[in-house]
Amino acid sequence: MGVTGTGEMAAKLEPHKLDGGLKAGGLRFAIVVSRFNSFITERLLAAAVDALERAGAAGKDVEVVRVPGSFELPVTAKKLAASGKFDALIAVGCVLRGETTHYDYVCSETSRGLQLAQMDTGVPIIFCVLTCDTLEQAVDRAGLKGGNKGFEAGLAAIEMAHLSRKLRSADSKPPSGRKPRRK
Ligand code: INI
Repeated sequence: MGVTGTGEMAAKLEPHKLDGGLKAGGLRFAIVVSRFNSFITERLLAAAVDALERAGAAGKDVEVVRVPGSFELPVTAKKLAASGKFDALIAVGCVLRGETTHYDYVCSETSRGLQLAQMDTGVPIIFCVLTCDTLEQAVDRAGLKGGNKGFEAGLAAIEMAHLSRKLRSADSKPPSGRKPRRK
């Protein structure tokens, strides 16, 4: 029987799967929160903490750090990530479009800075920064019609913390499960 392209071969192949669990016990998190638009960011923060708590994270393992605005999230997140004390971080902010181009600078530098911080340190930084045209859009995503992006960020942080630990330990194992050679 040939390769049909209908998924026949894929059904026989059992690839090794690696993914993160959703239990937070024993994992350490930091949440960096912007004070700007705190009406929204405090609701995102509460939902993120709720997700971690319900998944079993201990209070002593969750640190909350506040910064003036979203623009300050990257440098703070990078310092926390580089401390080696956390398995994953969550960056919480809310940028609302105004009448000038300020919004565009804050959005692009915040997202770019957070991506650089996680790439430089290797510590996952979950992007929980709302970028909205109106306050109504932000409210919808902070506990109304659109659910709460903070809760989703909490779950993403747990999954990435696990995955990161697994990949770290996979790094130190030799390929194909062979025992390391004695030196
Ligand atoms: N910071 C935000 O987090 N959201 C905003 O909507 C916002 N706007 O619109 O100005 C904002 N500005 C402050 C900025 O993040 C810095 O804190 C400030 O520029 C000082 O560096």
